[in-house]
Amino acid sequence: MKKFPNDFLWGVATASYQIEGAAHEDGRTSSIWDDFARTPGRVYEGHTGDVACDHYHRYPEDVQLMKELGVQAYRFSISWPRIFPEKGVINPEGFTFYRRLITELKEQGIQPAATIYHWDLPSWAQAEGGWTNRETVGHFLQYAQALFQEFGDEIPVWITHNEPWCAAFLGYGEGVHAPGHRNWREALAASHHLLLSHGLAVQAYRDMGLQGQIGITLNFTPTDAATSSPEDVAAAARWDGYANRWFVEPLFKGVYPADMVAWFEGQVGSFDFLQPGDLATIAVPIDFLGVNYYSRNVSKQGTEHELLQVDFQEGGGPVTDMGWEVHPQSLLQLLRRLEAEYVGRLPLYITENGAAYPDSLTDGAVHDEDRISYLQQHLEVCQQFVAEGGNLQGYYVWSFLDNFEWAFGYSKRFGIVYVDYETQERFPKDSARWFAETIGNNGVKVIKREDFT
Ligand code: PNW
Repeated sequence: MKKFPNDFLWGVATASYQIEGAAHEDGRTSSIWDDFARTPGRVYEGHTGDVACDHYHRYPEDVQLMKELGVQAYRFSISWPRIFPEKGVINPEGFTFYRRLITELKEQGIQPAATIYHWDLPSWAQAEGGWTNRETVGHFLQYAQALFQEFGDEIPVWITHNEPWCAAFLGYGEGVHAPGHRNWREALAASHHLLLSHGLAVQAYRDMGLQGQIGITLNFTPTDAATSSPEDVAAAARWDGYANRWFVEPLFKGVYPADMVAWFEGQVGSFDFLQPGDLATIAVPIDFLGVNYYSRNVSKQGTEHELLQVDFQEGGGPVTDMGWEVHPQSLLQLLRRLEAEYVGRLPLYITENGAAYPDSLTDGAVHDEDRISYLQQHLEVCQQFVAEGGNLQGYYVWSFLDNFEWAFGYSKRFGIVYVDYETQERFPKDSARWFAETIGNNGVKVIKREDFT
């Protein structure tokens, strides 16, 4: 078996709105996801995060289960409207839940890694335009500073934003995530303000003299051209610009990609939201890059995506319950590219990787061989990347628990732990046991179903 380095960090990941529930408790007000989920037709069968996995009340049991699986790090996110239920007003009870969670994690020897923003913008901020409004940047900074003040000494790893691509482009452009707008000018402004708020939060963290690590998590969708025709190659380059380069280039090179600026200006209009000094703020040095990887795209010129003038094609490999192609080789190429073109020797972490499958619970067991196979194949390329000298320092599975999968509600199960939403009982799937073995071995080995029974 090929081993990972001794200090390779093994973790699981979740996000506040997807698991916590307790939507109206201890002073929490609503977020854009509460509002979006309540808007008819937006989320599968009208599902909401009101109860979710009830993690808000069951966190001791959940942390205990992490411990049993041998998990070393837990990536969770903090709910902004618990901390700031109103503009400028801190709710001390909001801190209490996270303080208890952190204490529990520490008692079990699990390292907390906190995401500051995983999409649950307070409704009060959206009422003023949300991420399209530059003032939201200041509100985010105030929120981040409050967290650093409160938990700066307890939480050694901070992630400013989770997937600003989703927050900006799915939320304000494609309209499939909260707040559900379909306006590309708004989406571009939102992308810029998200990045700017990241830079300011990193500066604030440094100014406070804190000793932990701070970075950002981006989602990447490596893109292959459907054919070698110049049109399709250009279309794939546009999709790559939109899905990948739009965020990683300003962060590491201090500029937006010129081809995409030209394209967007042609399609959408000028960039009047960009102010002097913003790009330098965005490119402030960070301690690591978080990489979320699920799948690749195969693109060609077309009309399916109006802004980019791109069509999508099946890659041809097996797909998960999301319809996402299983393509581990693209993860390897992505990691190599990030190191070669953007981050150099900066530590990389896989902050999310995993798969949804239509699991079924029989006699308390879930035989999710497809998920094991997915995780195994992706960990193998991680191992290969490390073996060739890549600076990948850890891997978090998405997700610890089945949870509220955004617009898909509870219909998609990403967990390595099955959640019975009627009883809130947790059942570790075969993949959880496989992951526990992997952590124990500090290396990937193929485990067949018979090994569990
Ligand atoms: C990520 N896409 O979302 C999020 O960080 C998680 O909260 C989520 O549950 C997980 O991946 C699974 O979806 C994404 O359309 C949502 O490319 C959509 C896309 C990518 C990531």
